Amino acid sequence: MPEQLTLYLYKASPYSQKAEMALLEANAPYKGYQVDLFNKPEWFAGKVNPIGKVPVVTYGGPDVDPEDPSPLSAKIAESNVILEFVADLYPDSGLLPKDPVLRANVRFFIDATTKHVQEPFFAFLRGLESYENVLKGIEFIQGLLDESREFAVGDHYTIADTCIIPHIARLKIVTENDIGKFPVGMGYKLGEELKGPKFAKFMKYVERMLERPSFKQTHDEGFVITAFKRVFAGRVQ
Ligand SMILES: N[C@@H](CCC(=O)N[C@@H](CS)C(=O)NCC(=O)O)C(=O)O
Repeated sequence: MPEQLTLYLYKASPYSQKAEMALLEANAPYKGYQVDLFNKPEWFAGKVNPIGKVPVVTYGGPDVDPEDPSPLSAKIAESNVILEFVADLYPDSGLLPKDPVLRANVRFFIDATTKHVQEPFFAFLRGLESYENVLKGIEFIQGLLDESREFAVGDHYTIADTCIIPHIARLKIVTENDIGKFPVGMGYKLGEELKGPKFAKFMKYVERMLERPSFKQTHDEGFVITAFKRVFAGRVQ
């Protein structure tokens, strides 16, 4: 029997979706527990993550009720750390390739996604940066993609693919619904730019990845829209 694994998550969180997608891609047995981030249970910071953020994986120890976590389990936070942890638990999943150069490429892609997609996207969403920075970041990532290959790195699905897609799915929602603290219409404008020939390679890659069962099974678009409207409702005019 594998050790117990519980994932504390929030469905609107791209970081949580990364962790859950990796578990599904590895065919890992796990228990998912949704933490209400607008009304966090008291035990969560005390017993799971002192900084109160999701995702967190508890691993090992007794198989307990997620609302009563055991001090005997390991607590693993930070989505990129969780991605590598799942890949380490399931080395035959191919989530991290065996070849050292490909492993380095996967880690570079993850680092690039954090710096060039995640950070400018959330700054745009908060009304702090222009959509041009989002496009610049996507251009950088597009430069890492190889048109002749299906995946971000090598010939197999890896945690590089897992890392980027939840952010892009939210970017799509923002551009289709114009949700964010940016000036009205900027979300739509960003969406139009992304439809142009300049980003065709990137968008084809995204379309393929959005078809992945691990994405579809973990994505609740309505839930994300409601949460994003709640968090990013105010606007800068
Ligand atoms: N760097 C962290 C970010 C995690 C994060 O920001 N989680 C948000 C949800 S998207 C959260 O739990 N926020 C609750 C809070 O800050 O109280 C990761 O990659 O896991």
